[in-house]
Amino acid sequence: MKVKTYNTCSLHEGLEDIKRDLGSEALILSTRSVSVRPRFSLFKKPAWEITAALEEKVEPKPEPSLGAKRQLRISSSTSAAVATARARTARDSRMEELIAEISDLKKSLRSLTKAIPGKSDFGDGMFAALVSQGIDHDIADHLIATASRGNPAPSEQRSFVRRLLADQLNIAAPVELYAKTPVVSAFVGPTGVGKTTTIAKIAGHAAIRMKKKVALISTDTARIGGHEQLARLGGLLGIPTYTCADVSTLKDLVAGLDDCDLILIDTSGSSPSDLSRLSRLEPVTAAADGKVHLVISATTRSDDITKIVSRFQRFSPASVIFTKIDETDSKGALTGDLLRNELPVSYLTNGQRVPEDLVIPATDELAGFVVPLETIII
Ligand SMILES: Nc1nc2c(ncn2[C@@H]2O[C@H](COP(=O)(O)OP(=O)(O)OP(=O)(O)O)[C@@H](O)[C@H]2O)c(=O)[nH]1
Ligand SMILES: [Mg+2]
Repeated sequence: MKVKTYNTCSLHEGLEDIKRDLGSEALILSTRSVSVRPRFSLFKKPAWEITAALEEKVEPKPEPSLGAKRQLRISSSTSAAVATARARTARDSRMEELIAEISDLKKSLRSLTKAIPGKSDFGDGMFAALVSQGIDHDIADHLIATASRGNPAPSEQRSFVRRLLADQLNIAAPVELYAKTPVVSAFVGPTGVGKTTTIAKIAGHAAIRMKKKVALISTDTARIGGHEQLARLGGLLGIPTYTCADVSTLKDLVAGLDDCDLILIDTSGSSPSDLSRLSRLEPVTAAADGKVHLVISATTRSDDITKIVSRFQRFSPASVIFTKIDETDSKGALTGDLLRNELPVSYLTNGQRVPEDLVIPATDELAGFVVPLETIII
């Protein structure tokens, strides 16, 4: 590589000199402002020092033998760059190897601690319990390590894990029941999860226990009998029910019910895979202009829950409602799902009775689905 430094009065002039001298392929390595004071002058004049380089073309040489290669000295910057790139690639693959080694080590450590009698019984039993309930390995590891600090008795560690788990969970306030200002809420979710029934339960509690003035609106005109179901439940509870077949009138209908404390809006069920149906639902929640609750059945597989949460994200749900918790024996899985998806939960439902089977969850109760205190894990 040919490197040359130029001193000029202006950058433009300097660049012209370099082009003339080294050609248009020259590389500018550096430019530096160096003011100079001409002889017999009081003032400095601006000047520039420009360093430029030109890569010299090297004729390809035959590939040297291995012995010769060892003695080869890297002299040009191109060779240095290639060497740096190779070294980096090498470092990346070494990093991957290291990550794989660490994960193997973690696995071996786990089976080793299993082989040690006594001390690790708690950790192993707890780890298996947490993971079998759908808690991620890393979260389970972290909870056990934190709870085991200072080596407390297993029962204390157990309640500590439960408390730590509870601390990580988010409960969304059940504003439909307790807010002092008017609330408008829309309920979205897959088909048949219990949206309409849950709306009727919340409406019943709000009207009967909390003495609120409630109105129900059904926008479910897609399914035969969709709005009749809500009207029938509303009738049983003595709550007025309105049907809105055209989304353009929903905004006006909500505005006209301004004397109500609570307006609950039912929507038609949408499969998370039916993107066009999800798109058609968007104007409904937009017109409702209230809180959106995502209703999911607790009997849904974790993978499907993750998909539902991601597909319904477009409605910016304020909370999730888990229904049908009476129909599953692995309630801990839903706690794992809440943690994994970082979702706040507002209600649980545990049966078909309206309005009785509605639960306002507490974080401790949710953590208890995963770590029941009464069960001894050995
Ligand atoms: N076991 C049990 N069944 C429930 C619960 N909540 C709702 N159901 C039942 O689930 C079925 C479907 O409930 P809906 O309220 O019609 O469900 P939906 O989400 O409105 O259904 P679509 O409008 O068709 O999408 C009904 O038979 C309800 O009684 C619950 O917590 N536990
Ligand atoms: Mg319904």
